[in-house]
Amino acid sequence: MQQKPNRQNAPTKFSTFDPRYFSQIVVTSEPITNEWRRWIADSKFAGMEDRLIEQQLISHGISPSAARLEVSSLNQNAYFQAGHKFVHALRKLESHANILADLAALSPHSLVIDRKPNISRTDFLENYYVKNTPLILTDITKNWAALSLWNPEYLKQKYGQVEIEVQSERNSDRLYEINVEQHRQKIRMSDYADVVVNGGATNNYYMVANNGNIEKTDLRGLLEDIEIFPEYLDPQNINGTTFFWFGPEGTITPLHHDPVNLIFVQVYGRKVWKIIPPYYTHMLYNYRGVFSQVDCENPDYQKYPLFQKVPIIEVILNPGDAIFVPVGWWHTVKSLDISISMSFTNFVFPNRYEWVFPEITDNL
Ligand SMILES: O=C(O)CCC(=O)C(=O)O
Repeated sequence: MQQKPNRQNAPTKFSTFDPRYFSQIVVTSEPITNEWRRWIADSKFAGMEDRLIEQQLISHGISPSAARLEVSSLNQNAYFQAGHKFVHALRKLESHANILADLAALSPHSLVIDRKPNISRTDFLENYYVKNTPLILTDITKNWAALSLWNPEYLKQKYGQVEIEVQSERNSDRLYEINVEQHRQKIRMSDYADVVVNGGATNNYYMVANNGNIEKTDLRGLLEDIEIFPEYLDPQNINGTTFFWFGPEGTITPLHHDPVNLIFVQVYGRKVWKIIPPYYTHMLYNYRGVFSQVDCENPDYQKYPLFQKVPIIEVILNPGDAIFVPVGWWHTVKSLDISISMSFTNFVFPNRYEWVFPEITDNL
């Protein structure tokens, strides 16, 4: 935005009693650029009073008459009127979401995630999947040999020669999860395991679900060490639905929601999950795809003031813990140790949804 003050060139040639005095006045002010027009429309859509919008414009060097004309004429603008209709429909949805949040705040239990052993398919479907409610499944990994086998040394010994793909150079790009294609790197498992063990805490490299190592490489053999819970998941359907995660202490998966339901299992090391219900979506500055603009580790409340009102459910997953993350629930995940995890989206229930993802690039 422009910061220059208004400049008025007062005429000197004629006295103020001379009728030609006023025709000589040249008022120079900052122009109203398209950037300003977008800001004016954004502010009006957000409910800011015309008076305050005009004040802002004037304080940035735009002449009072130009500011008044621009703001008042917007209400008659057909494009603005059309946009206004959509904004009102959106505001209605937001008020509904706010009511759900107010209701949830009435109970101390609403933001506590249940922990349950031995839950049947029907119980899981009726009380968690259908109700879009998260759950920690406490005994689901009891048959997993992986729990005692998997660690960096095991991966190195058994799969050291396998060429895998990891996400790298994450520290040099704030949007590493959006620019995912630019961060793919091939490496031998033995070299990667060494880097993970010796490199200390870092977010710079991480083998993530999106690297697709289970379906693309010989790491598929790892599936012999686990059981894909037949009560909820379909073990015959693993392509594109079964994911392997391996990285150092300090990896951060930024705040996002998944477009499907998933079960996430922590096998080695611990991870801290910060989880937010979907009825706070309109306070999470979701400008691109499934990602929030907010850095949950270090939120900028000046830039993202609504985020102050958002409650965060924090859960630490220890080895053997599994969490059901319902579609649309927001989460950010940080590893507290060197960590190995798996995740699954191959439910025996329908798990495909129609999403509309935003692509707002001018706010990034
Ligand atoms: O473990 C992680 O780093 C992220 C897991 C996650 O966000 C997911 O599976 O959606």
